[in-house]
Order: sequence, then structure tokens, then C-alpha cells
Amino acid sequence: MLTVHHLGISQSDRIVWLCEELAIPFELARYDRDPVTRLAPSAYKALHPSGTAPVITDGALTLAESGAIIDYIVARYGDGRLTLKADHPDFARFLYWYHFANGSLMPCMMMLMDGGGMAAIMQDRAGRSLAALEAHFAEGHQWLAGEDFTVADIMTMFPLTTMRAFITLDLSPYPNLRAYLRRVAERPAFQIARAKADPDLQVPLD
Ligand SMILES: N[C@@H](CCC(=O)N[C@@H](CS)C(=O)NCC(=O)O)C(=O)O
Repeated sequence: MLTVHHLGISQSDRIVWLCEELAIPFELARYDRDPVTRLAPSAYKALHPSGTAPVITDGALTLAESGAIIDYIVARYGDGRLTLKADHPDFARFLYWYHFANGSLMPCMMMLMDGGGMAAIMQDRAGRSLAALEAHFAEGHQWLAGEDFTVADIMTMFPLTTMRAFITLDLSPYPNLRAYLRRVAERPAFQIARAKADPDLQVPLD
């Protein structure tokens, strides 16, 4: 059974809504925020290494990240509903707004949140994110999807490499993640792309 773990007043309300729009059966597990920090309680943080809402469970699967959850539910239970196919005239516009919501709009909104403290929250999330990547590769996976190189790898390289032209990132505590970056750096297409995109930029690749 699909279970939507909803953290009160959070982005997981999207997933509850999605399930209602699709009229699919699901269980709702509801958690309240910590009254002092207004963050997720430890029971919620224990669900997934991201420590963030939304999270779903479906049989043996535990999945976080709004977009991944929506894509999973729509692909598995949606019968093509609520998405547009590549031959639809509005396909590109659909993709743009779908990714814009979390890729661009939400980061801006989070920066505007009342009460400050966002830097500390983001610091904590960065640590969790790097630890989750390290744990993934410590399990022996070659790439993010597992054995297949995918666009997930292409999306993830920028924050771990080129972004370091703007931030200091010490990856020494993450040996498996660094080995992954070296694996990516060995790909001929990656090397050609770097030479074309920023031939003069020296960014650490491990
Ligand atoms: N990009 C993530 C962001 C998730 C996120 O920031 N969730 C917030 C709720 S809106 C959260 O879990 N806050 C509580 C916390 O960080 O402890 C997603 O869309 O799933």
C-alpha cells in the first residue's frame, strides 16, 4: 500500500493532493513539526536520509524528493494522467513549469522565509546530502541510478564540481563520492564538454 508521510504545513501536501486528483488508494501518516524549531520531528527525519518532507513508502520502497515522488506515482499509478507526452504541443512548457517549481521558485521562497536561520538549515542539509551520496557509492554503485549512467549523473555533477568555483567544499571525508567524481571525469564526453564549456576553468574533480 502506498503511504504518504505528510509533515504538517509542508510540501508533502502536494503528494496528498496528487493522490486525491488521481483517485488512487493511499494511507496518510501525519506528523507535526517540532513546536520550537518548526523542523521535522526525529520520527520523520528517520524515514529517509534526506530528513525532509515529502516521503512516501510503497512496499519495500522509501522515496523522498517531491519531483521524484510525483514522477514515481504518476508513472506507476497515473496511467499517463496529469502529464503531457513528448508529442504534445505544450510538452516543453509543461516540463519547464514542472521543474521550475522546485528548481527555481522554491529556493527563492525559502531564502525569503521569516525568522532567519536558513544558513544553518542549509548547512545541515548539505551535510546530509553529501553523506547520502557517499552512502550510495559506498554500497558499490557505479552511477546514481545504479549500473546505468543517466541524466541524474549529469544533473549532479555541477553542484559537486563547477560550483566549487563559488564555494569551498571539502570532500575529503567522502572517499566513495570522490571516486565517483573521478569516474565521471574519465568519460570522454565529459572531458570534451569541459574543454568546450569552460576551457580555462580549473575545478577540483575529486
Ligand atoms: N526539494 C525537497 C525539499 C523538501 C523540503 O525542504 N521540505 C521541508 C518541508 S516544506 C522540510 O522537510 N522541512 C523540515 C525540516 O527540514 O526539518 C523536496 O521537494 O522534497
